[in-house]
Amino acid sequence: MKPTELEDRYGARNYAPLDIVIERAEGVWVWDIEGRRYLDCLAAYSAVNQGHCHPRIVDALIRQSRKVAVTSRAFHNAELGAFFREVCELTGYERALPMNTGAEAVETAIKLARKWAYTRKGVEPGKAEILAFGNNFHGRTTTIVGFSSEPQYRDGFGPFAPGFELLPFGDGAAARAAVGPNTAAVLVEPIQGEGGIIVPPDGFLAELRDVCSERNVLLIADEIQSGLGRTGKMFAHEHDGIRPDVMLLGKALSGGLYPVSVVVADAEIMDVFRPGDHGSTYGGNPVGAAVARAALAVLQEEGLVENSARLGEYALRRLRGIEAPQVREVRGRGLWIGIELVESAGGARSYCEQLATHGLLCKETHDHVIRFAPPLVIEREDLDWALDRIERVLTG
Ligand code: IF1
Repeated sequence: MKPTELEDRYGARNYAPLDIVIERAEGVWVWDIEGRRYLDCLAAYSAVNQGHCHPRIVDALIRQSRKVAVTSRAFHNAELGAFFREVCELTGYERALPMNTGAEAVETAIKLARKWAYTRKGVEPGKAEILAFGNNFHGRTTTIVGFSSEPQYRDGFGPFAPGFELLPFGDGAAARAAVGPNTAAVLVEPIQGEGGIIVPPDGFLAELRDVCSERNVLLIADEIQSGLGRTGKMFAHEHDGIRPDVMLLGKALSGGLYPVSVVVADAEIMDVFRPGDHGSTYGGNPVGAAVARAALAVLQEEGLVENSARLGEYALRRLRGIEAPQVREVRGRGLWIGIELVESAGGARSYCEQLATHGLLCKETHDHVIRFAPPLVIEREDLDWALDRIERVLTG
C-alpha cells in the first residue's frame, strides 16, 4: 500500500492534507516520494525557522540521545540548567518552565495566572477570569478550544472550562473596559497567525500593557508562532516596545527536531508554583534541552532575525506591487505574510494547490488567506524564485 493509502486505511481523519507526500527535507527545500522538489513556504507553521534538518540541531539530538534521554524530573539532569540559563538570558526573564507542545505551555500559563490571582492578587478561589481575543489560536485542548471563536474547533467538544471572555482583537479600549476585579490575565498573540496573520494597530499591545499594569493583571504573550524571529524581531511584542509578564515559546524553540515549549516569567510570578503543582513526563528532558540550546544558538549565530526583517520587508514590497484584482490585502511583518484574496477568487486553497504545481508549498488560513512563511534561513535568490511563482499564479 502507498503511504497515503496506509494513512487512509489506518489514520484518523483529523486532517485533509494537500496531495503531496514529503520524504526528505533540507533547509528551505523538501522532496516528495517521486523526487519532486518544493520550496517550503509554511515551515511547519514556523517550527522550522532554522530550516529543515539543520545539521547542528540534528547533531545535538543524536549526541544527547546517545548519552541519556528522558529521566523524568524526579531527578536533575546535566542539560536542563544550561537550557534554563540560555532561554532566560535570551528572553530577559528570571524563570523558565519547560513543557513539550505549545498547547501545554498555554495550559501552564492559564494555571499560573489563576494561581497567581488567588495567592498574590487576592481573587476569590475559583473566580479568576482570563481575557482572550476573537480569532485566537492557542492550541487544541478542550480548555483552549473552549475560548476559541472558531466553531469547528469547538463544536462537539464541550462542556468547556468557564472563566474566559473574548474581546475584539486590536481594540485596547474594549480590553480596558473588560478588566474587572477578578481578571487574572490577558492572553494575546502579538500577531494572530491562524486568524489570518492579523497585525494589530500600532499601540494596541502597548495599551494592553498599560491596562494590565494599571489593574494588576498579567499580560501573557503567546509567541509560539510569532516568536523567535518570524516577524523580523526576536519576539513580535517588541514591535510595540512592551514587556509581557509571561511569554510562551514553542515550535522553532527546537527547530522542528523535537517538541519543546517553555513558559518564562519573573520569579515573583513563576514562584507561585510549588513542587508538585505542575509537571510533565517529557518536560525538561535532556534531549529537548540539548536540541533547544542548539536551535537557539543557530537562530542567533546565523542572524536569522535580521534576515527575516530584511527579506521580509523586500517580500512584502514585492507582493504589494503585484497587480492582481483577486488580491484584497497583503499584510504581515518579517517573513510572515498573509495574502488575503477577495471572496470571488474562490478561496485560497485552490491557489495553494496551483502553487504546489509550481513547486511552492503554502497553506491557506481562514479560507481566503494564503500564508507565506518560509524558513528564516531563506536567501534572496530562493525568495525571488518563490515570489516569481506567486506572482505567476496570482496574475496568470
Ligand atoms: C494544528 C493552526 C497554526 C499556535 C499558537 C499555540 C499553538 C499554536 C499561536 C499550539 C499551534 C499549530 C497547530 C497545528 C497547526 C498550527 C496552526 F493552524 F492550527 F492554527 F500555526 F496557526 N499558540 N499552531 O500557532 O501549539 O500544541 O500545536 O504545539 O493544530 O494543526 P502546539
